[in-house]
Amino acid sequence: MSTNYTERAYAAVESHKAVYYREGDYRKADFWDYAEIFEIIEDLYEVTGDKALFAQFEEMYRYVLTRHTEDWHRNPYNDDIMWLVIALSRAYLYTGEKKYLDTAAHNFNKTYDRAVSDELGGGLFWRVENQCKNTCVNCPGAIAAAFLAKATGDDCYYDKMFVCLDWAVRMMFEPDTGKVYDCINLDGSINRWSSTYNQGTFIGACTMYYEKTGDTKYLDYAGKAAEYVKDEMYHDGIMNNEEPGNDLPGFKGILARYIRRYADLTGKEEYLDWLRRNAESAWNNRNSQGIMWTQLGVKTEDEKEYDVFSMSAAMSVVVNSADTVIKL
Ligand code: 7K2
Repeated sequence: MSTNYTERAYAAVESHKAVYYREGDYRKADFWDYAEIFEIIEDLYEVTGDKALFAQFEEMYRYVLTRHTEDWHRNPYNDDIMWLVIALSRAYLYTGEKKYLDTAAHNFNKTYDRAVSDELGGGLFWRVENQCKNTCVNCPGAIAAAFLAKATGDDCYYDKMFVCLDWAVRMMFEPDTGKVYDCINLDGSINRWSSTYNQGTFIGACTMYYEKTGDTKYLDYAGKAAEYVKDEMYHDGIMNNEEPGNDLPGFKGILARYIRRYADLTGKEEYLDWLRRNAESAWNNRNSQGIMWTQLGVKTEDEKEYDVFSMSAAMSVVVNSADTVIKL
């Protein structure tokens, strides 16, 4: 029996909405959780081309303004702002709604300016205290810049993209293995932990830089990072971890988006196949409300209270294993 991946993508998003969503508000979703859930609704648009989703984009945009205003710089996390810039830049690219772009560009520029410096090899600091430079701000920063370049036609964003990406390649990437490190501290010590979201945004940033420049080096970097996460971190199997804490449970949703982009571009079926096996496992483990927890190989319970972000990662895996009809 063949699976209708697109129907499944709709169903996953609808079930998650039924439990958590009301008029722009994803219950208790914090700043970056909200941005990443926004992106999954955008991913659903990419796999369906369904313009009815624009109404939700608008509702979510209004909610962002009500909750955070148009200027997000009270938030000390530079990475948080970059995630939401990505979501709004994408919303503009699909809808042509100029106010999304204006808000995104304003917040990108202000964040880039406050975060960039020559210390620790260049790139962006993670937070306003300027204590460390992290993959989780530089790769999303590179992706945000790439979308803004597409949206505005202004190549100065590609220069900024290069600053962020080049830093990540030089400072955080092991070319032989494809491993992407987490961060470097002011004393020069490096946290060599690898995570799905950092592997994912590194893959995404390299893929997008290749799309712009045609420089195959970057496609090779993306390929190495993809191989590392699929084969080394998960042995080509089910992603069944990342359950503890507030942030970790959402990470693999970010990976799914960029693995899909890489697989779409290169036609490497083994990555789509891996995503689909993960989506299948998550789907078969959904609870009676149709929602799925971040441990893709574990049954989602009916009685347990799960939070909105830890239920978003599997939804992204399901959405991003459908074929895309819109490509940005
Ligand atoms: O130390 C950073 C990062 O380098 C590391 O990968 C993760 C692991 O923890 C923090 S980043 C997590 C943040 C994501 N942005 C929003 C913040 O509220 C959150 O702390 O978990």
